[in-house]
Amino acid sequence: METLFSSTLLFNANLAQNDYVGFTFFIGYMAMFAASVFFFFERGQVDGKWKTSLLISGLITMIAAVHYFYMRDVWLESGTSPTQFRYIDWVLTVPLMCVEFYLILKAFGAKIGLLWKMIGYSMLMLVAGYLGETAFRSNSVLWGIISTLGYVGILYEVWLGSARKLASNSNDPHLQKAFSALAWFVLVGWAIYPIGYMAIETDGWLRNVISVRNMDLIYNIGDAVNKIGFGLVIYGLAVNSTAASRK
Ligand SMILES: *C/C=C(C)/C=C/C=C(C)/C=C/C1=C(C)CCCC1(C)C
Repeated sequence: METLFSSTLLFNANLAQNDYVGFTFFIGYMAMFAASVFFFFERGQVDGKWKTSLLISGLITMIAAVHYFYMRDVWLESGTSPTQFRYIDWVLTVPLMCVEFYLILKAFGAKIGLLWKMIGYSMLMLVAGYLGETAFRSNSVLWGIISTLGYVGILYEVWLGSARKLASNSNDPHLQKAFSALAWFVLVGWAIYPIGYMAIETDGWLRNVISVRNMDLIYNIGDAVNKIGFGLVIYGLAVNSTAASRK
């Protein structure tokens, strides 16, 4: 026992009383975990055509839960941003969110090309963001702008481009409501991330307003809102549409 308690690992792995960023890593982990269980179980309650969508919702939160499990440790042991785990998570979950758009629009004529286009924009956004946070941190503004081009591409598809047109032309009010909610998540919920990025201490535009420590706080809040919120919108659509078809 003596040796166990004096081990540096245990001391370093202690969550300090005032480590609010650390709290959000733990809350984020548990919330993502619980959301996954919820989506996987609720999958049984909806019509067959919705089951893949709910599965993807659960996979998104599950992939995030596993990464949060590791990110908590990095934060506790080093007090620094777990940037690599963060971006590995995003590179898997953001494309899956594009898949969610594709799946709900498929019945109304979405082509696979729309999915690839959105995944391409996501990759540009995330690879440029990663380079700006790591290898080219002293040029983070430039890489942030390149990344934003990818983000704008996704916004265009969802607000003005073919995805929006397919949703508007569908004759399904449940789909239109859900699509519009998801589009707001992309516009407002996803805009949380560039705000966190601007806390980079070398040249971030908000570096004097937000300390770089709070970058993780902002990313953690963004993840919980967007991943669980996105999944709940899909869940609501599946439940409403199932109820309507069973009337
Ligand atoms: C579940 C994870 C999600 C929805 C992550 C979304 C991430 C973004 C929308 C990140 C966007 C960025 C910019 C638009 C510019 C600065 C760099 C990024 C990568 C933070």
